[in-house]
Amino acid sequence: MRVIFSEDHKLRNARSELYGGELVAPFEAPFRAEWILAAVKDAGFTDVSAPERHGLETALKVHDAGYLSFLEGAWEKWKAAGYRGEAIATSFPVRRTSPRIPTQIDGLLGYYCNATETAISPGTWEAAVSSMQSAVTAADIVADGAKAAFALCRPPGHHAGIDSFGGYCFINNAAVAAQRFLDKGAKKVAVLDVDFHHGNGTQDIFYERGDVYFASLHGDPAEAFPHFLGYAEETGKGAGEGTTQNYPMPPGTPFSVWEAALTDALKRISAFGAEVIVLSLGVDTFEKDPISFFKLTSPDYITMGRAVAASGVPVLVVMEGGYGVPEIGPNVANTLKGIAG
Ligand code: SP5
Ligand code: ZN
Repeated sequence: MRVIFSEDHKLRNARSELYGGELVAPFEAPFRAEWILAAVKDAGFTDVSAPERHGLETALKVHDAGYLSFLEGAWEKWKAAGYRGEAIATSFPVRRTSPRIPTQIDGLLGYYCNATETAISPGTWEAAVSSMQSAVTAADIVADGAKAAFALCRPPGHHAGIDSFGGYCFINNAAVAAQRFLDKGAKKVAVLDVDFHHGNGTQDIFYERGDVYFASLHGDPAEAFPHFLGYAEETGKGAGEGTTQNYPMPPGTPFSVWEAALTDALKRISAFGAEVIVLSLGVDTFEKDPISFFKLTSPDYITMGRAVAASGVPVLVVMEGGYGVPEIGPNVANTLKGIAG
């Protein structure tokens, strides 16, 4: 299985994450990609290449153009405002506010932000673009006939919505990849999101579309980030009616329970007629993840990979979350081993 990885991920190296009322070193940091790459190579996936330099044309089909241009210019605007720290949103358009888009950077940040733990830092845009390019390059490998490929994306993407960033995400790599498959001739694509956190950005992007099925297994939003989306009753709207499926699960969920949800999701993806699965892979479901509450163990990732591959359709693996512990590398490698068979 080919691995696509950009060294430019390092350009995303924020100093601060707002966590528990303090600015701490971000959980989503460059070491994650380095550990994952090393473990994947150790496991025998040594065919690693840099992405092709794709532009924003596919991203513009899943994100708002004003949002992407905000992201591109946000750091320069913040710097020009003379602030000393990183760009963190502080004020938000909540209920009963004006729909107008502000012009000044603090207003823009609040308008386009869905979670303030995520600071915009110098190089964030460049890293996010390189991450998106890895997803598109790997999608092309699968579209051209490979049974599987791995986009080692960093920063992650699944919390980035049509017009919002947060949850360590800026451009929704999995959504861009799904769109790329459609643009290359697929009629039906599935995004299967197994990150611990609900893929609120991906759901937002495809909620009213019938060409992409979205299924997500995650911590119950009543008890976990992203808090405001991911309930079982959210099943799509309009042309997308019936093409979203959520599996919220409680603290302490063991693999046996999680696996039953996976089986159901795969059955529905198959009934939908997906020609390819984009696997939004977070390994923050691991029992030792520092910010999550599921109880998966390292061998479970092999089982998961096998189950996804058993669907019989090609699989594009896109890296999402997984934090803190050295096991993130082996857990990703185990998933790939399960998929490769
Ligand atoms: C891609 C991805 O996995 N993003 C996750 C972003 C989560 N950010 C908010 C983290 C807040 C965690 N609170 C945990 C409380 C544990 N006591
Ligand atoms: Zn996550």
